[in-house]
Amino acid sequence: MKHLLKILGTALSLMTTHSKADDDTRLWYDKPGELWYQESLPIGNGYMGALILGQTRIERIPLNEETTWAGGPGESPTYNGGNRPDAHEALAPVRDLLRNGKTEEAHKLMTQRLLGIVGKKPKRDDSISTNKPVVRNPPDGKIQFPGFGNNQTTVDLVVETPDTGGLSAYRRSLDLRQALATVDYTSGDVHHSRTAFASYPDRAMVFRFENDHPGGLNYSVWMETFHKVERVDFNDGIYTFDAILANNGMKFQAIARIDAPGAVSINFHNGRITISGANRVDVSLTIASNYLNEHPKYTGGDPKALNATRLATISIKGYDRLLAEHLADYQTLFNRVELSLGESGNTALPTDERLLKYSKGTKDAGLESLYFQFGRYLLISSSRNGTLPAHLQGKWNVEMDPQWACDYHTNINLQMNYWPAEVANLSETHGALIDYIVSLQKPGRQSAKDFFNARGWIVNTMNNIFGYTAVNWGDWGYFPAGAGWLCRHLWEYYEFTQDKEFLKQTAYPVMKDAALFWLDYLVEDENGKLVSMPSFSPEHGGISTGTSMDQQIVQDLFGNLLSAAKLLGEEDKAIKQVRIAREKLLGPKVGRHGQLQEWKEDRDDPNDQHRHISHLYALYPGNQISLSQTPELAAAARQSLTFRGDAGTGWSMAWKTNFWARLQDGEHAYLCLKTLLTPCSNHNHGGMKLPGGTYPNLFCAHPPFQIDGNLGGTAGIAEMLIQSHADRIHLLPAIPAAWKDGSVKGLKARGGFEIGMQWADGRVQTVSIKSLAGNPCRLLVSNPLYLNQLSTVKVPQGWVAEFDTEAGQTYQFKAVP
Ligand code: FUC
Repeated sequence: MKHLLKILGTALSLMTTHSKADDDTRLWYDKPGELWYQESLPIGNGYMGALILGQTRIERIPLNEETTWAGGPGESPTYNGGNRPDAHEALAPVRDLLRNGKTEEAHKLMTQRLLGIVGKKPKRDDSISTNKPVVRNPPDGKIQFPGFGNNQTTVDLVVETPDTGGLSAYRRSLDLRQALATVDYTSGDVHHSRTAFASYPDRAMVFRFENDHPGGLNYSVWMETFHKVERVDFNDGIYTFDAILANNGMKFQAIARIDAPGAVSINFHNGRITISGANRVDVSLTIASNYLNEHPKYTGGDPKALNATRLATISIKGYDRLLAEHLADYQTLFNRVELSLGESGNTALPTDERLLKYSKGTKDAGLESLYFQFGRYLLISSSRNGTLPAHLQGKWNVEMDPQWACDYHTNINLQMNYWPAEVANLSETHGALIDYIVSLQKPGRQSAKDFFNARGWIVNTMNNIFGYTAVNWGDWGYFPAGAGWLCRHLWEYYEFTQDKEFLKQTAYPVMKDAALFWLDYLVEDENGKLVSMPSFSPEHGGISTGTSMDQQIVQDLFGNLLSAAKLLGEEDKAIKQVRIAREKLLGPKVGRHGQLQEWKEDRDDPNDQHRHISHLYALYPGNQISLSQTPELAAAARQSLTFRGDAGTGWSMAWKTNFWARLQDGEHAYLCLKTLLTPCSNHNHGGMKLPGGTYPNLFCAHPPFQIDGNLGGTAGIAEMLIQSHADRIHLLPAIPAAWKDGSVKGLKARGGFEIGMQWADGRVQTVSIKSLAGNPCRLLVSNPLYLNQLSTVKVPQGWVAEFDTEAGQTYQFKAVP
């Protein structure tokens, strides 16, 4: 137990701890990119993503509008989210087989009867390799997950610019402070420059192409798609492109305003616009489809009407105003957090070379903070209020049949995307996930009923934008705990924002409904403990009873629900039952190797380095295991983690960074982060056991590109600097020697606090805590501090200072000299 000191705080004005690191908020390259996922610059406005290679003659920009998905009711009139109305009849027999130790038979029956409706996968090489070229559209036109669908690239914007001679002075960059991509080069004696940005307020993607050639140059502009083109038109400067998804008949329209002031002529022929004698071409576009996230039809939008309104605004505003409003919107979010982790190295080098040098041992704390800010940039660019959540590739899928359908995987990936949302002060990006969670409740209830004859709602491993909540593909698709895990995000949103209205109106009903499922699904084991049955430890299996991840997720869900009920003054029969059930849950177990058991049975293999580390859910993102409150379980978690090793696929290394941070082992967390930053352009990985890393454009390599690793890595860095899961704010809980001096501004802590601090030699020097909700603040003091500069109260190391706060006030502390 830590000592507790109560102090009544006095508000002071904010003294900002500020770090200036502009070089560390920019990615740049001295040559055009060639590979979409490895080398392009991503921009996005939440609704749409675009990748920019910066090629000089033909710039092909794949645009992904988030709703263009194959699958859903349009694919088949019998589509029902994968549900099988009679599946639940197999539940009791599967359980009986498990109780009688007939695991193989149980597995067989489960995969025959307890899985949802899926199509037949086409036979194709779907091995994983970093260097495998991206096949944008498979020659057979088939998709890997028929009956489920996938995210599909929407249209390419193509702009052709003539070569005007040899290439020199090439520079391509992405400025994270402005969310602006630029390309500059000289061709012959003509200077070419381009800018691209994505505006969330205007739902627009804006591209400018310029040259300084006297008399201008000729440009061609057009769009292409892999979908069925219905109409391409150009009238009064407006290019209209209507198309349909062959798979499900979804309609979409891309519409662009083309401005080429001073052009000698603008013509339209065969779907292409040719512009002659122009020094500048601006393309401002938007895309919409007829998708609607409304169960059960998921259609009904009017893309043409939506586009007409949006284009009207785009036209009135023009480039400069679109840019100004984009900056105002974006910077409100991005500028909240500043981070400096020490000396930057190699800022004079292009980012790909900088990454290579770093991997060879050159210290570059600037690259680490760049990685952190890049994660924040990616989240802002792929997830905003009103959009769908960021999927496996954020919003940057360029393929028609992407790996794993580029879907929402809820056994780690989707959740990891949102780990930085609160701590890195981007609550607004969480909204997309929260809306999505709410939208799963209705279809998820049907799945709970059909598969398990249970109340409440579920979602399993794979889900899509058409309410596919059924148990799915193979045994690894069996994961009804996906819903409980998602509910952690509702609770976290509340914990950080303290928004009680949200808790009452949105979070509580959905959490409670998820808990109802478990009240029905849990069964008593031979010792009278409540267990999940059957259960399947994510992608590791096999079918069993009471796997640790299920147990921990349920314990977490029940605990958070009970806390919510208490805060809201809610009490009824279900809440009483949850309280009792929580006490009876089978809890975490320590096995013969000193490890935290992944299964109810003590059968973990110390040599197993599987990428999923599901049994440590309670350490992170959960909080039932912590060094301060459950030291023995924390030691067992440490043992499990040691067995699993430090390498792995991209997201796995990001998860390990967070785990080690929670274990307050800064050096080990740092090691995992550095491993995550291993350059990944030259590897050729045959399977998923080999390590992932980071591509030259800093996208995370699972491989292939998966954004979860970027966002999990960002969360990991924050977790090394500040933790607030154990009922108090802990500053620098896992600071490695490499980051001995640094500063941060704007990270958030549970309870509604915004934290700035500066540290030297690994010790906190100044702290400022802004109270957002007026809650009492509990601060664990890792080195002696003067609490509140005006007073001379010294707080010794290891003490918890508790002080009252007023909403809107900032409190400052200073180290004892
Ligand atoms: C799970 C993981 C894989 C991959 C996929 C998208 O299946 O086990 O590693 O991340 O999701």
